[in-house]
Amino acid sequence: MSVNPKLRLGALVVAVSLLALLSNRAASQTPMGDPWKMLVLVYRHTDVDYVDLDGQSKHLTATMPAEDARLMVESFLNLPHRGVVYDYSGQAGELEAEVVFVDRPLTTLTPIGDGYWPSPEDTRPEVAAYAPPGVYDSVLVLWQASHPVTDQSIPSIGWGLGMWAYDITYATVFNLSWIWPSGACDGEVFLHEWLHGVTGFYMSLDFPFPVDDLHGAGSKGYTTDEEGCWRSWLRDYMSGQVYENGRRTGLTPEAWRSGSITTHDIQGWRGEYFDNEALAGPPIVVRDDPAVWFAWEQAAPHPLLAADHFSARWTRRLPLTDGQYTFTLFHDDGARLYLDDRPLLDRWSSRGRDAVTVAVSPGQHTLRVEYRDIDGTADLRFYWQTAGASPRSFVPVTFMGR
Ligand SMILES: [Ca+2]
Ligand SMILES: [Ca+2]
Ligand SMILES: [Zn+2]
Repeated sequence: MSVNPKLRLGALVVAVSLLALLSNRAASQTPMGDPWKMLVLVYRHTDVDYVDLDGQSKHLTATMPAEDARLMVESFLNLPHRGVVYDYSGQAGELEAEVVFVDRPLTTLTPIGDGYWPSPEDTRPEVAAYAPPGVYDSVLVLWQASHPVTDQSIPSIGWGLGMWAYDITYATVFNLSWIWPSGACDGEVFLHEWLHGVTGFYMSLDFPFPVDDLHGAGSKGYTTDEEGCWRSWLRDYMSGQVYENGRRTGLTPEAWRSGSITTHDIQGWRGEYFDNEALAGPPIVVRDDPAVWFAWEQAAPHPLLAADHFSARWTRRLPLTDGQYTFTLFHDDGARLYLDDRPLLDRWSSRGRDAVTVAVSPGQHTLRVEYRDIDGTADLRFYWQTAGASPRSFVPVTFMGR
């Protein structure tokens, strides 16, 4: 990448421990699927005991030179940022990142193979402080693995490591006392390590991946380009165009569009929107809707959808108390309601206001509302009330149980 980041990275080095929003994805781009949100933690200081490859106990006290820190962050920004994820994924995914420079030195490392890495155990205080649950999908740790003058270095099994840790992806890349050469492929290490976590997450959701997933380039016949970059492999992998047994594998648009980890960990209603009337195929948009209460009228529910002939499904698990519940749907056009997969209302081919009263046992239940707009006005309101109670279950009540 020959383009220099527009951002003033120098200012960030001064703004130690301050969150700085570095996302500069053009506002005109509309990614399909919720962007992945990354926290970049830069540990400039290392102060740690370790055992060297020859078995000797040692201690490293080192600080990442400011220029290395600047170039490292710049290299990161050059590749997985600045629309590259959007581009490589075929406009199906995107990455937004914030960078934090950490004051605290890394004082512990975790053995792995013949070396060490800053595992989630070692960075726990900062991850806890800066990445409360549900905010970020990914953490990337940049750290100093050697003394910039003496070249004393901590053994490591790789330049970077990446993993999926159930509720977040976690990757690390070290600096080793050399200035990052501003070559074309510098940023690929960050992208690669991050993609390990992304791959693990989508794999857990049963999306198809090629044999050896991210490391399958060689076996699939891919090579680096004249600049030594893995662009063609990364593009095909990130757009799900690696073919295996005749089917598309890798990070397919369907995977990206299903949303990131935080999308799947929705607090309100999981809203899935389809570009057809039949809830068919992968959703075009998945989002966290605080209430099933919409008056789109003549408009589309999202810029990626048309104003007519779309459908949507909302799902939410929430605690209900014992008693008679009256669920009401006001719908234009069709709608359906399910309680724990049991159909309560099926008005797929009519418009209007429909209600149903059922006895509900106390405890967790799953509510699902399905909807389609054929044409014209699109409106949907869902609410409920319990027998004997005043109708308190309008919009505010759908916020209950958050
Ligand atoms: Ca319409
Ligand atoms: Ca309509
Ligand atoms: Zn790898």
